Amino acid sequence: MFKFILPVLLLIASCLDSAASQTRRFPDDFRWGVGSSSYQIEGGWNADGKGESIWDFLTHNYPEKIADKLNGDISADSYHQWKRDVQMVKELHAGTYRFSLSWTRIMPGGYKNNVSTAGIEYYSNLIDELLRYNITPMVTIYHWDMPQRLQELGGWTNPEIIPVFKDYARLVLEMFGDRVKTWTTINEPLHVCECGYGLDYMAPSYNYPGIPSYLCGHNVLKAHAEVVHMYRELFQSQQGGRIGITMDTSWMEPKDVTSTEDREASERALQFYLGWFAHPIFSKEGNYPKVMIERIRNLSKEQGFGDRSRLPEFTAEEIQRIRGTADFFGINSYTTKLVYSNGHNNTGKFPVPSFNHDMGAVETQKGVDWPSSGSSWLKVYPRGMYNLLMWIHREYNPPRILVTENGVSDRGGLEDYARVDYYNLYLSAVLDAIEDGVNVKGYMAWSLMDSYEWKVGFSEKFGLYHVDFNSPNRTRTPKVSALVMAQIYKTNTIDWSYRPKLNEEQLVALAQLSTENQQPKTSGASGAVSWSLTGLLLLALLR
Ligand code: GBE
Repeated sequence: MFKFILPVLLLIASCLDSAASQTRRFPDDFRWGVGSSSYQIEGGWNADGKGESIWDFLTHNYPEKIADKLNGDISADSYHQWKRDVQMVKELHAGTYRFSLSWTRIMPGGYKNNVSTAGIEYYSNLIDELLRYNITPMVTIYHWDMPQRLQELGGWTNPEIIPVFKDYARLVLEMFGDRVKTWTTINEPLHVCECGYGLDYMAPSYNYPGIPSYLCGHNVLKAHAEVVHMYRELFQSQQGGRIGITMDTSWMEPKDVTSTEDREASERALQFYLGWFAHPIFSKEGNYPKVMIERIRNLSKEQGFGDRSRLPEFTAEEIQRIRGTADFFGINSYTTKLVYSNGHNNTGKFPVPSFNHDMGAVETQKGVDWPSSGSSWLKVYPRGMYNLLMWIHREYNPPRILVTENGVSDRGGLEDYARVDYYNLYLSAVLDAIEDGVNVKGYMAWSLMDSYEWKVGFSEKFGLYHVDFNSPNRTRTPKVSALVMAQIYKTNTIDWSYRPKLNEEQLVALAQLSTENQQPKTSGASGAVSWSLTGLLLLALLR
């Protein structure tokens, strides 16, 4: 009789075990990382002679444009707290730390006539500290903080920016290239150009639709290409690193998948948002996507611009010079939009001319039942990540894709189970894509810590680490998600049953936070439980 009980018990136990532990493993050489950007975390906005950037200028002169009217003058104070930052990357078991350089910390006026030793030292120390712990630095040369003096010359709309950006890039490649082996030139050119020049969204907030963003894009692509050629000619063979670019888009899901019009609108939106920068660099033929060239040329003519399209033209030589200038495809993505066509005569919704009018597609998230987040634009739809990676694979077949940003916001707190669910779900989607043949070689969670979130100030939190912005040394505390990510990064495995308890450090911080009551009221706090359930449900649907 007893002979049977043990095997039966073992069988039950093993069933329970595999049911509870939904584990999935990533390839052994998969690269895990975590990201940040200079203006969002550093503070020290004028420390040791740092010059003014467009974000210093915008936040100081137009505080009313920022949700909480705050700025990044001190932020998480990484200018002084960088050793702690490296500790955190290490605690996360992240092999890579993706951070960006502040141009005006290195060249206060934007030009090479004035180089700040303090600025060079700051990044040099950070890089050395990372290497001490075997963490690979991945450096973004430009993450949105243009020197204000160069903006006064038109910033990215003035072709003069190309040699000046190249000078800046040359200096940092010379200074840090012996130790930095992964570089990206520019973070999210779409946001740099369309949100900065076309809209009143990101600095410099031109709010001038339909013209300057295309000039910006043209110069960004050329500047990027010049830097990559310079790296390949002067540095790559001795230094042995890789260089690429990071682009971004939401996944553009046809509003009605059975409608040809909606499917075409979705394809157009992807070509405008991502193809604008990806096609010239990653396609076989180079140049802007055909649909962009044709639509903008035709619309420009109709609008009275004559034969000069608002989208500038590349010469055949320029097309060849830009094509192939990336060793990897960096993609940032957070969410999905539903897309439909802007009607037959493309009227209504948008200013004429404008980027969105040129695109002729309307985006919405109305009516979806996807879980929400701390940001109005960010809804959770992991399948979108899978679809996007498949689209990139089909369109360009790049040999190395790095997800350089992905993550979710809330309104604060350490018990961020919604973030845990988000990461498990999105990583699962990334793994689905890998299993279906997409060459995703690495993943960088956004973000290492709570930071200055641009136009929304400090109100939306993306961090794996909580930052106490009221404490003098900007105390950092791991959230639950940090413990989960550390486990994923350490084991190369997603494990849905892994629910860490808060550790001592977190409990102390939690008690302190609630007594000080410094957290903004959360809208999503009570959502944690239903969130986990939604997460599991979604996962079940996805598998
Ligand atoms: C990344 O950009 C940035 O690289 C990173 O610096 C930032 O911290 C992270 O986003 C999180 O925001 O009301 O729909 O007009 C649009 C991702 C907000 C691109 C959404 C801001 C997409 C930039 C607001 N966009 N995001 S609204």
